[in-house]
Amino acid sequence: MQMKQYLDVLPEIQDALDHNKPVVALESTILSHGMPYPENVGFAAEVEKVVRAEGAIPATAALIGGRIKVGLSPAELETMCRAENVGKVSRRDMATYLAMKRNGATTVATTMICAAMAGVKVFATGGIGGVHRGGEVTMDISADLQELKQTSVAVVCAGAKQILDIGRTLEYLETMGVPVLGNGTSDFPAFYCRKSGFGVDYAAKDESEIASIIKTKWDLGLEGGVLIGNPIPEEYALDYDYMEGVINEALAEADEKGVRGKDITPFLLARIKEITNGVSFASNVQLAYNNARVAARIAKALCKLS
Ligand code: PSU
Ligand code: MN
Repeated sequence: MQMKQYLDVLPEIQDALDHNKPVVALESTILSHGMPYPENVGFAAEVEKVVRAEGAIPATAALIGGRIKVGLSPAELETMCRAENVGKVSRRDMATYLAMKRNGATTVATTMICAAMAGVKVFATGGIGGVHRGGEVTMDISADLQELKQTSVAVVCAGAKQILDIGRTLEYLETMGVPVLGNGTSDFPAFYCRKSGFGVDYAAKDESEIASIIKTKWDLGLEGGVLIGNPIPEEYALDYDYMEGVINEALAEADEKGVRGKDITPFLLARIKEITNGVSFASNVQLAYNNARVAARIAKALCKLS
């Protein structure tokens, strides 16, 4: 296939894929545009360790020098963390960045595309993009949702941040035919908080149930993703009403400053970290480790089923 000419998969990852061993994709936008430097360097190394500790191989995706990278060297991870001249790349940006050889961090949508190209089935992120508050007027709906409709990768997330309209995000996923599973929960999580007040389609009891639903979907020829909501560990969860106040403050500032489009999410993430004095950042890091752990277990269970 033509696309392979753009793709570099690290040998360790290719070997695992060739031998039906578990691999977990990780995104780079969370590094370049979701976390500050140099804290993101420690996170990037640790999240890969968490995947390995579960017996899976980590595959962080990025666009570097005109190549699609699945699996990054420590130097390439550092490049993504420094984020100098590193753009935020969603589906619409991929061709431009590759042809112009610009460095780009992959969002959930793009990481799914890269993972699918390489043959990686499971991906761990922090939170997905979704329908923004007021999205029924602005039409600001993350391309992550369309990607979940069409690209066959299972995405483990801690739900969606309250910066989004979680109810409309779930409605959109329903329309697109994307199964939303809870990992041990019947409530779709709200990132920093274990519950959003909106239900999932099915509360799975564990990772092996999740793997069997994923396998069945794809066996049926129902292309597209599966979204797994994995709540933040209790000890790191923040109070819903407190976060609502923080987020409203950040949203008001974004509005005042006229921040729009692809810049909104990174702006809000940075402001939330500042307003909460870094408390939210510690939670963010921990929920991402937790997602990596669960994704590795799902990847292992899927390998056993195939
Ligand atoms: N939500 C978070 N942290 C993130 C993102 C979203 O809590 O880092 C990133 C992810 O890469 C996601 C992207 O795919 O933002 C969505 O951006 P947009 O809303 O512009 O589609
Ligand atoms: Mn948007």
